[in-house]
Amino acid sequence: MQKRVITIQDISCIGRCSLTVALPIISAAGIETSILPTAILSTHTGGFENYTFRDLTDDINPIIDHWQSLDIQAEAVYTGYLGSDRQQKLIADIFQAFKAKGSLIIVDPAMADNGLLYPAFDNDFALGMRDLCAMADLVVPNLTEAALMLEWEYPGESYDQTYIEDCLRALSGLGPAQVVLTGVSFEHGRIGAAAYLRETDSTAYYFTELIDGYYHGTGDIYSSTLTAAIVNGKPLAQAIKIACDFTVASIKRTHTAGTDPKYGVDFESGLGELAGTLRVAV
Ligand code: PXL
Repeated sequence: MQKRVITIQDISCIGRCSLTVALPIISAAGIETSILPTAILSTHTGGFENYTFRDLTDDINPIIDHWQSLDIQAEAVYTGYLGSDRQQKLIADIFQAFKAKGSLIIVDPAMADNGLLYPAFDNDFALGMRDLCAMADLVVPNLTEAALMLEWEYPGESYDQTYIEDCLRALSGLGPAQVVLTGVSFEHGRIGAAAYLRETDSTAYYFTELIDGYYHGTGDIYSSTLTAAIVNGKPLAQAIKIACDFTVASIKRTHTAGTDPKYGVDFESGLGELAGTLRVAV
């Protein structure tokens, strides 16, 4: 039977990120991708000025009520960029309802990078994300988001494997049985992800080459690919590799083309190959 993922994040009309990457990537894996848009923006908020923002918080409960009347089921509920503290509270209720139906809850606490919160957020929002992560089965923060949720000082580039493993276990201690930490680098020119599986108290790492520059929306590409891989039954250690390889290949194409990275990266050219990698045998 065809699987379904419900993904809850904003629509940024221009600048590939959030729903405009989650939909095509998860769909390419053969998974029906249902969406709950949290806001509509003319562009994302990183690097553009004067963007519009239409808050859709008031639409969330009516949408969910209608879905409940249809008895909608999903293999997973996956959240990314959210618009407000109020949305976090509504989404906690959605998690509870779908957890009760057996859905896997995946949270990318998309709110910060490089030691800084995105423009729209404050520390209370970060603690709200921590509460959502506590309800999740799998969380996918970067190092900045992890530090904010744990109320640790942002380590910048000065950390080692012990720090990363303490961080993974501390995040899992909040609630999630699986943690993937992105943007981990122990070596000049190499970057990747660290994963933790509480069931076996085990860690896994995967690194690829670091391409210079800041490429917008790549965290969302990573989390969407990881979600698709996990829902299609890939083990965590393999899923972090598939997501890293797909993300870095997208960055590389954009770097080579020399296009403005605030418009996001060329993941579209890799979707055909990704579909093959993620396909489930029938
Ligand atoms: O990629 C994360 C993201 C998603 N949605 C919006 C954003 C950002 C990051 O800045 O601004 C609206």
